[in-house]
Amino acid sequence: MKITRFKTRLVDVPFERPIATAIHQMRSVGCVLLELETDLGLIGESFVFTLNGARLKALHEMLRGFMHQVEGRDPHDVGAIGQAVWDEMNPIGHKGFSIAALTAIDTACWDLIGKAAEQPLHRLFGACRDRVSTYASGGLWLSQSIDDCVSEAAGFIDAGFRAMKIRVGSPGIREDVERVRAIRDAIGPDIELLADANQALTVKQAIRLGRELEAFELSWLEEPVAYQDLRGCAEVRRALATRVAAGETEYTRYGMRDILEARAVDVLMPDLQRIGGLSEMRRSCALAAAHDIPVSTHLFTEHSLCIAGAEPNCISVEHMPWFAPLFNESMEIRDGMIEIPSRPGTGFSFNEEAMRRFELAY
Ligand code: SMN
Ligand code: MG
Repeated sequence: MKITRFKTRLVDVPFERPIATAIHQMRSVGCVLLELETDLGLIGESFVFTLNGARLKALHEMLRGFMHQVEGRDPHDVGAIGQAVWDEMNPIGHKGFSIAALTAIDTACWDLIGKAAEQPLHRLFGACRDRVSTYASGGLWLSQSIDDCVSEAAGFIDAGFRAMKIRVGSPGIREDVERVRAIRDAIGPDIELLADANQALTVKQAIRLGRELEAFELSWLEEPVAYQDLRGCAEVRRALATRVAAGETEYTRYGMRDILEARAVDVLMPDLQRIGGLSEMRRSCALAAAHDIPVSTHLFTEHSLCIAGAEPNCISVEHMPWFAPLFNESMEIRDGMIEIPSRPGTGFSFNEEAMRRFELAY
């Protein structure tokens, strides 16, 4: 099999309403879609994105800058292609948009490998489960009123979720405690509740808030402090009975290594775009396993299911509905779980009509 064409398209997928965390203001996701066409007629697909489509052209140009490493190659050589891309990006660095380019290329190559073998990727990687725990993450934003969050939480349970994530990191600690209390009261003790502070807190604030929230039995407190402050994160972790989760803002296996060696987390949360693709995600899961640390994937729900199906220490995937309008296939949530697709490759394909509807003129 030979890759004959490296095709990209830009789309912007709007949210129903603007939303916010402690550090993000968001109204859409702008995506670069990659389609690798082959002489067999199979197409390998992947995407990377920017919030609100900001600097999307720069991301697009970065990806296209590695096209020459891909065209004419057999996608089964994904290891060699990935190494060549890695080596070539040395002068610009192994973080940011350069790694996002590797993610798109690696993931689309794996999608082709699965499609050529007519196998879902988790089976090619070595399957360990056919469904995985998830939690509703597309809601309970800091920009919403408590009443709005309470009714949204009820909707998540109706939709089949058994876990959900609330954003914290409000200007005052009281506000966060009241928001978490309201949701816990509304959902009862049997539904899991997670909280994400999006790096808004100092170590002391995080420990204070974490101790106040211990009464509400959170399943984890996520990104309590600035992502670079691994020692601070470890300090928060040691001070709390609640688990601490982080990892989404770091890059590649080396970023994960530093987090693990600092003993900064109870749960590692690698993000497919920032990790460098499915190959690097598998290495990162193995590294976490060597530290006896579980993994829960960040965003990219559709394209992370093959990882969850193959990595024994992957305990859950974040359910984020942002990218669902792009795909022909949908994810079914039942009893708090998502099924790992049995369709070939990643199991998800871009919807032609949606790509046209959301397409951005360049
Ligand atoms: C998050 C990630 C990306 C954009 C907004 C919010 C959040 C999460 O940290 O974990 O979902
Ligand atoms: Mg987060």
